[in-house]
Amino acid sequence: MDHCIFCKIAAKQIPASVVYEDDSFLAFKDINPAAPVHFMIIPKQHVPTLSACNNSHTEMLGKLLALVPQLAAEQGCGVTTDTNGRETGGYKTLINTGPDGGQEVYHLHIHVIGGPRPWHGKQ
Ligand code: DGP
Repeated sequence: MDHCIFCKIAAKQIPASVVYEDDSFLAFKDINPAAPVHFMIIPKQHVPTLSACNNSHTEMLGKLLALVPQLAAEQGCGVTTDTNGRETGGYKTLINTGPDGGQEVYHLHIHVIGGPRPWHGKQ
């Protein structure tokens, strides 16, 4: 898509702080982070919004979601167990969808937001 900013990031036409890339997906830090860790995962293929998805997108959506725990751990906000056996760490995932969902960029993306609290902004 010619005018899609996330397509341009995926095509390396504009810079971003990339934290992961494979043939189908790119993950990069949000330009306006809401927490110590805040990155987004996108499919490289242009899909405008979650509400445009159907059964033909299930494999892509599954892979997108499955990347979340791997990349969250790599970025330092994975869920782990401390020495007392308590769970620690963690993150929120967010897919803003449509105008009332607060979607600003119409290229499907999942936010991963984590790190030590308190946070501000999107959550
Ligand atoms: P939303 O569509 O509401 O889920 O938010 C889109 C997010 O994308 C927003 O938190 C800011 C981020 N963003 C917008 N433009 C750019 C950009 O050019 N580079 C990066 N890294 N992030 C961007």
